Amino acid sequence: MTTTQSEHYFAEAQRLIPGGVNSPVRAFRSVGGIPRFIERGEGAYIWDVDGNKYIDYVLSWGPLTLGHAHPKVVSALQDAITKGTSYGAPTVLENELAQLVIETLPSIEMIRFVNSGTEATMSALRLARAYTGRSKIIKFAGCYHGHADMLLVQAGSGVATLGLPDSPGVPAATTADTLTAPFNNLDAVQQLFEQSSDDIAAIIVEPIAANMGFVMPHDGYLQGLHDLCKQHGALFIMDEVMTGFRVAPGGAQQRWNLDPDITCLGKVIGGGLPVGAYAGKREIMQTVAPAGPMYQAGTLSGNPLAMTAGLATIRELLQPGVFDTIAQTTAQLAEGVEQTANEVNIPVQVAHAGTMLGFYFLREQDATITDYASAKQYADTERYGRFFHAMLERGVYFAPSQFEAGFVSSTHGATEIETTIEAMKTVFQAL
Ligand code: KE4
Repeated sequence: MTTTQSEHYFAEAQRLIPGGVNSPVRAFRSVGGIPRFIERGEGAYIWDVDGNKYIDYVLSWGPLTLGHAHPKVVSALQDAITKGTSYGAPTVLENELAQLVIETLPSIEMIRFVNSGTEATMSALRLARAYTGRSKIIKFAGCYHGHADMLLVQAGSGVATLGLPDSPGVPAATTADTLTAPFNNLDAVQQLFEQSSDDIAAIIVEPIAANMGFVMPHDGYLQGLHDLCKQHGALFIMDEVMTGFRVAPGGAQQRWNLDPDITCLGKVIGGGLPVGAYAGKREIMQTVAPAGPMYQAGTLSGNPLAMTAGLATIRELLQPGVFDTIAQTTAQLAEGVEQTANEVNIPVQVAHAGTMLGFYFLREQDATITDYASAKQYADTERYGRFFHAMLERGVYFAPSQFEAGFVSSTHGATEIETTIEAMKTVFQAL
């Protein structure tokens, strides 16, 4: 496989852009090698600038639940763009996407669109602080909620991938009110409330910790967090930027019958264009300007093209059978990974939920990863790096980090799964 053109463009990019990328995890730093410069995508596939073709399980880190360049999304955007790209004024499209999200996630009564998941979580926490009049927040080690200053504390995703300390440039005063606890440990959260009960505004949690790999919540854990919030007058915020419309059509909150005060969304609701949203109970959301005093704004918030792509994506995803078919394909892939690894005695921890999955190569046969500490202790990142490149060489593109999740689309079918598993059988022999 030649990567001459990617090497050329990566060298050029590194002179123009820090690290040659506009988001750190794309740089292949934890797996080594040259990031592939992508020329185009179609369905389950992407092609790089050297003409190499890959089955894509990153799917832009989650948004492309219908695969690349889905005809219905492309057609909707082609119509929309002839009317302009942005007005800075309300459009019916925003009402339509708001209504669709509200109908699909029953905990939500009102929604505010922003331009990224980072904006969504940052705004959700400002809202929680404004609504409760309290300052402290609780997040979980290894969970990633975007790069807002107050959340870059024991973060996951690229921070974990690159082994970055809590980022420089974030004043201690900014994170002084950010408390952290291990994921899947209710006692630790109970203790934080006992220490600071009257000043904790909110808990924010990824319902599946998919920025430290893929860690499922223990039974009752998420409801337990919400119960602690109710007990102590704090708000329960579910960061469903990744899990929304992926773990179930109505997100993790639908799968586990949860009723968060605030939900953060992104990725799928933009269909690959820049969108985020924070949403929740009417009484809380009415605190947001101009209805209420909490300020948050955005030039391109509710952008008509992004709304169009999100509407086309979700409307297609909610067609009868579409989501379930993707979920079945995801399960087949996960089962294939586990079976193939077991056949050659490679210790793995595999999990899937709806249309997303994750797997760890384990340093020890009987290790179990339940939180960030065990992920760092037991995840064999070196073996994952060898796996990643061996699969890339065979035309299969997984996340360039052990601490990320995988995603499947409606365009991944039996051919893609069989090809992936066959490649794995060869690769696992030499891992
Ligand atoms: P963005 O600001 O990147 O749109 O969203 C931040 C965010 C918030 N919450 C969760 C649960 C997230 O997973 C993310 C972003 N996810 C990463 C991938 N794990 C984005 C990839 C990247 O940083 O390039």
